[in-house]
Amino acid sequence: MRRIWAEGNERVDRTGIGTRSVFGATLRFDLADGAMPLITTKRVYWKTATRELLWFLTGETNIRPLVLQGVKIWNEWPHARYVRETGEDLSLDAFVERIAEDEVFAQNWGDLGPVYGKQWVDWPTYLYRKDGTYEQGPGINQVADLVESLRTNPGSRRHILEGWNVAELDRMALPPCHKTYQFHVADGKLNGLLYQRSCDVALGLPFNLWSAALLQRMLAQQADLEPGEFVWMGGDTHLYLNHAHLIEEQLAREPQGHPRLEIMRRPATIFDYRIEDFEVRNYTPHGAIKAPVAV
Ligand code: UFP
Repeated sequence: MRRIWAEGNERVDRTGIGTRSVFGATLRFDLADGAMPLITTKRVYWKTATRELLWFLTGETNIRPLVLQGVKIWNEWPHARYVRETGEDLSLDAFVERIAEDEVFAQNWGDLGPVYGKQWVDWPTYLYRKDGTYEQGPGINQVADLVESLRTNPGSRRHILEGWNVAELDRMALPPCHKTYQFHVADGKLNGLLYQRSCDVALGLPFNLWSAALLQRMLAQQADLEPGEFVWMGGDTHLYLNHAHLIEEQLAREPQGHPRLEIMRRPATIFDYRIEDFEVRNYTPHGAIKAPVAV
């Protein structure tokens, strides 16, 4: 964060807010003994990020199940679309309330398109007929296949989970940021790597680090491996200019404590985890810092 803020290139971005950005960055974390990349210089709502990850694993792409759990992180995008397409001046709060109360409204306006959940567990396939027409084939569950390949072929160099379905990008509310995960088994440990094409370091990264490491922990548990190293790689790694107050405040704080994640139970499959299965110990962060998300 300090390096980006001091040395990043200032550039106009898609949102019009402006960022300082570096291209190509790496972070490495050892996940041994329950250690997690959970930021301590501000409070990170790890349960929110965990609920989002569990929602991805259900294959769901509608925000309604998140809204009903009080998770607000995806609300801005469907709201922006609603205002854009209807011209109605509905506030974000009122929009979200309608999503919660009105299932039909949520079906029409709460969907984000074929984002992570869809691609992770139901990547579309096509069956072509001789005359060149085609029909939808059975979806591919990349996550189930990944667990299977970790168990049966640990030495593989093809343990990949991919969100970047080129053919469907234009139907997604936001093309995947944490787009490619690769896993690697060595000495009974599961190493993981996330390539994130675009990263809002102030608001996005704390969530992305937690979620990726959590997914790695869950996969390790399911494949009877110890968690190893987690490597994060960023493409356009940036700070938004309107996050200055958050950045200055966080840079003035000292990291404190070493949070640990305990998984309380070993569910039958990777799809059976529940929020209650995760307990974080020794998390004594500095206070939360609010900042607006760029839509
Ligand atoms: N962003 C993240 N992490 C995420 C996510 C979004 O940092 O998990 F979904 C940020 C990155 C960028 C913006 O600031 O959201 C996406 O904009 P773009 O598609 O133009 O890169």
